[in-house]
Amino acid sequence: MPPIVTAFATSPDRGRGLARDVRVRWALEEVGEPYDIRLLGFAELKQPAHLARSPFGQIPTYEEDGLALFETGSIVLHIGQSRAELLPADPAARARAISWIFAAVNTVEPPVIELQNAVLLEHDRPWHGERLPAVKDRVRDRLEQLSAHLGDAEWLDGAFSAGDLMMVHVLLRLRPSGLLDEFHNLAAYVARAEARPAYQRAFAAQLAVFEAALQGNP
Ligand code: GTB
Repeated sequence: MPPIVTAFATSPDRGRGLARDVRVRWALEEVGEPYDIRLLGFAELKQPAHLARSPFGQIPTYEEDGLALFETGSIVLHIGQSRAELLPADPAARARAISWIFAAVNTVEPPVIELQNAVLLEHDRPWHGERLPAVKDRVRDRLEQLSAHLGDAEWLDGAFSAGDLMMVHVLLRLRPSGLLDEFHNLAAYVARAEARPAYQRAFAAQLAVFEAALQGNP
């Protein structure tokens, strides 16, 4: 039985590939493993059947042979650990690649989410204009550090790894802000990852779900 990944039946990003099921789809595409998708409506996320998979009632989740996982960092790590392509065999290089998975979700993603929340949820608050520059600067700080580490390298640590996959998907969420383009090596890094055939397949698959939903509900 192929693994089952949950995703939004109608993604609020309208198929732009920003919902986090893309991370799992992309990882599975990189390792060449077919998967099934279970699409969920918003109400279903908080119902017992899904809460049994995801205590926070979120997508994506991952089910494989009786194992049910939530949290994209852990799912992508699991996929990387059980197949050869996404984590290096050398133990030290593998440990460093895993550090980048954590860095993506724990160090870079929080200020990115804070910015998105500020723009989408707080734009009508009287203090929005005053707060926004500080929120952007917190993202810039992280991008500056990441950019300095990456330098002219193709990927964060040697060959493309699960760490790059996670980091790139976090960075993609910044594109509408224009901040990514302030760092040319990071913009090129993201573009390089997006050009990978596995990413293209993952992106196309999630877009097809959104387009099908549109046709069903014009
Ligand atoms: N830390 C968890 C992980 O990495 O797996 C976070 C999972 C998560 O936030 N999932 C979101 C969710 O299920 C969907 S991806 N939200 C419903 C809820 O919490 O009730 C987040 C997302 C949503 C929408 C856009 N967008 O429209 O651009 C982008 C990303």
